[in-house]
Amino acid sequence: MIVTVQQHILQRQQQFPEARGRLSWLLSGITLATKMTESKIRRAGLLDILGPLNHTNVQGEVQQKLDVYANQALLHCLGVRDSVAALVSEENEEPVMLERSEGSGEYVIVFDPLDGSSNIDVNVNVGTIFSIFRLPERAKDGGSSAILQPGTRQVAAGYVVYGPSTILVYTTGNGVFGFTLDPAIGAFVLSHENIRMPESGNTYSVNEANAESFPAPYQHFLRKLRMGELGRKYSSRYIGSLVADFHRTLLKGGIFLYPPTASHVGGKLRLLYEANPLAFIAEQSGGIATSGRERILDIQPHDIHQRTPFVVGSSAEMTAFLESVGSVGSAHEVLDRA
Ligand code: AHM
Ligand code: MG
Repeated sequence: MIVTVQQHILQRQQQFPEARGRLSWLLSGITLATKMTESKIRRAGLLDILGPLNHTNVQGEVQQKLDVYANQALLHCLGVRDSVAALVSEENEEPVMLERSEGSGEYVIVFDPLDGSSNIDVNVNVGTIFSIFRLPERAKDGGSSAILQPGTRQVAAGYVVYGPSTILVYTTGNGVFGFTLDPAIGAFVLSHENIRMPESGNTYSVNEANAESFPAPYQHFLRKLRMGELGRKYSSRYIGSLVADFHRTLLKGGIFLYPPTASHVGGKLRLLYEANPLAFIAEQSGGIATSGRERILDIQPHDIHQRTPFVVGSSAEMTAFLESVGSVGSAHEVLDRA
């Protein structure tokens, strides 16, 4: 008997009576938008939807047509749901604050609509990442201050990876579950029950073209991996789509690193809609996620688009990383000196 993602969420929500179906209604907005995006990606070469637009987004990056489509699909599918108070997207400079009647509008949804979109033209995996918070109280100033919450406050997080098959992975803080889109019925069907990240793996994943500008502790750690000092022989795997690199790490173990570099001294990946949701999933599956200075989920954000160094993976490699750069606390000083 199949279990769809909707059934799964509804069953699990019975354990959280206060949610009363609202979370499943929200997630159905996300699954609908990602199915719309998936159908475009699937036929990308046949539609006039590949390639860049002639402008850049708030990050200063060239927007692809599919970035815009995926963003509009999420804004629309979530914007019509009453329980959504605000939407924060990589593609929008400001949060979209939705006018709601008193008492409704209690969730903030943060997302990267199409992660790794520079890979889309060459038919390589891309993804959508999302994170859901409860609004502590109505954002009185209509601005972003009330939605800047640390990752520990996430009530749900997940991603969809568009690859040879389309897979949705999510957590509500009670384990990690994966669903494969069955194109015959148009539903995400449970395929990965209670995912546990292996305690160690055989791969490390980093853009080594930047290695000369990594802080010394990162270079030192990567040298250790290559020299077999962790007791095994490692291979490198780097897709350049965070969702895909993370999905492999979740299922196969190992470590993914996006360190500070010369061009991105504070790291390249975004805290709210890239690092936080994946860190939540990693921890829920037995893994560890750090900025090299502190646990990702403990970081108090100051900007919706802020970036962070991001290191995530299996407990064995992550423990070795943290020992190599010093304790979590002292890594701060080590990295500042580097
Ligand atoms: P984006 O496509 O949402 O802008 O995401 C940034 C991407 C990540 O998917 C990936 O991990 C990283 O940038 C790759 O960066 P680089 O090409 O510098 O290695
Ligand atoms: Mg991204």
